Amino acid sequence: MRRRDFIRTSSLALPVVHSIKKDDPSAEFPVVVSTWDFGKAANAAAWKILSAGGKAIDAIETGARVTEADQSNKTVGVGGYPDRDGHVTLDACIMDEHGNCGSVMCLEDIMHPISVARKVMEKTPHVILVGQGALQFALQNGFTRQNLLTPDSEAAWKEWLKKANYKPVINIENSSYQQTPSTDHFPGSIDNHDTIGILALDASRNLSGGCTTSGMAFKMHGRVGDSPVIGAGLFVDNEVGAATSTGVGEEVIKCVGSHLVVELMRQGFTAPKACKKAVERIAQRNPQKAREIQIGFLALDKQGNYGAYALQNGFTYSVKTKDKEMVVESDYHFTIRPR
Ligand code: SD4
Repeated sequence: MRRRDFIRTSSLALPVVHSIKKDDPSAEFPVVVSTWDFGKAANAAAWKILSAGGKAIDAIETGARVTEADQSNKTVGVGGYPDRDGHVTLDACIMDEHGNCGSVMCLEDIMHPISVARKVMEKTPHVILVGQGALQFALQNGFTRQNLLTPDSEAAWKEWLKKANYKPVINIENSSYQQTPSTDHFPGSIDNHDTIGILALDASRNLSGGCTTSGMAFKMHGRVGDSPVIGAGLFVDNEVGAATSTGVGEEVIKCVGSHLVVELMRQGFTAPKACKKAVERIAQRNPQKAREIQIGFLALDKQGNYGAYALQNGFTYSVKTKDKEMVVESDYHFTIRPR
């Protein structure tokens, strides 16, 4: 068999690549989706821009800033839990329809890392700035310094210090699991799942995305998860779709999760199926560990179809379109989480 014939034959076994129809009547856009139920407030802000014909990238930044400014949210922006040394260190990234992207990692004292990430994207020849360099860049670009450690988060950290049990457990939403010692490790661990990943398709049918977090509560100083890593916590391909993730970032980085989801959509999997496949890959590689952690993927395709999938139950995402404003419970891989 000649090579070309082999490729033609073998491609029959692959899922059909969906064509991107410009005037698909079933397409619903503009649309914005974001992780967790608090994504509703971020979506509402993003929607003001999208419904007025604005650009997805502006909607993303505006939406993410709402969550970053919300002090009651313990793992994004101001009020985020500090690392184990008491520093609130923030991670964020943003990506537009042209494949441009910007990221900041381990940024301190700046309330809106998503906006700094956008400035990195637009004003530098680079993609990533970290730590002191990111702070210096932010200050040079008009951002002001402020204390991000709220009394609530400081109290939680001091409580944690009493045992300082370093076992990064994350996303304990499953009610059958809430009584485990993991709440010992992270006082308030019920709140320890609040990274916002936000994806939008605008009226011009362009996609953008953003992801912002303070990461794992009481992490090692300098630890960075998946959220600001392009391809892991976020990926946007304007021909195909966009994806974002939440949960234990280390495991998402290992499979370059969001890029994987987008590539699965390119192969023809729907947004929810692509998320499911990526979660299954993580579960297959390390079944034992996968049972102990939470990871959720959220995806939006070029037609405006969206979907999600998680390792455990409890992952939710928020959706806003012209006719819909809702919080959806994601499907999940493990039906019974062992104790
Ligand atoms: C991280 N993925 O730093 C983030 C944390 C998170 O839900 O998403 N929590 O690993």
